Amino acid sequence: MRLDIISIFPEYFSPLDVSLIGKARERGTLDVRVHQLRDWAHDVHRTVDDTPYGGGPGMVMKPEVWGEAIDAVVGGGAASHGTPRMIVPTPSGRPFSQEIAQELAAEPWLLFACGRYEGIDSRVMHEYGARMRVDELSIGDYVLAGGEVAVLVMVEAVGRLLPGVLGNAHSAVDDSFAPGAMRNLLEGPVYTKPPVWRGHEVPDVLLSGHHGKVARWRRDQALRRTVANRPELAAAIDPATLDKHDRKLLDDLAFRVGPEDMAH
Ligand code: 6GU
Repeated sequence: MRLDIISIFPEYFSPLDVSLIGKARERGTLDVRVHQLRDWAHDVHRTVDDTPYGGGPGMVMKPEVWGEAIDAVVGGGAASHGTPRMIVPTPSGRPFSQEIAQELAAEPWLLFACGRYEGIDSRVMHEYGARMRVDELSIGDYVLAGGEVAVLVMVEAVGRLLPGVLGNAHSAVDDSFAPGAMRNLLEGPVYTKPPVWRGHEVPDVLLSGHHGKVARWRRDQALRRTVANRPELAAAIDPATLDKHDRKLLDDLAFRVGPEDMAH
């Protein structure tokens, strides 16, 4: 996968040199190229922003600089890679999710356009939206100073899904938000040696070697944790995916699954 990132802070992306993503780059699974937006500014101050039309606080990123930057990056790979899918991180975007991460992991080429200040002049997204898929994505309901950290989050989420990036091929399969049987359930607690640490014991069932009991215990823990930490996820569980034991557990927690009862 090819991945281009345009930002006024290329230094933000040094974490992509290390760990899983760094290894994937060394192996050639990932081809990451970080570009300095200011390289496409023409004035002595390398200006990338200006005051917003209509007034208001902050600054808006200029369309001409972005246009030249994107044209150069996209034009440089068009012959070999076609056109990228463009991602614009913004708190006003659609929520980024595991489902979107999976979608992005299937793309041959992603281009991340990192805005700072109050954002990028909207005509940029309009212009490139006519030539390629453009998605404005948010990583959560809080405001960051710029899109750089959000891009790191998305690149890590996408990168670990690429074939051969994770050491253990099964690690991504039972992720809390992966599609499949445990969908909508958070993962429960995990333990390793020693069996007793500072007086805290590992739950007996995990030492029992009884795979059926371990699986049941893990599912109980997943259900309990989901109800406690993410009640909106727990409420969205399809009742048809619950067995008798699940229903008893949720009943004991006084938790009701499925669509809200509108009868009263
Ligand atoms: Cl993608 N960008 C910024 N600047 N803030 C955010 C965000 C993105 N997602 C949540 N907050």
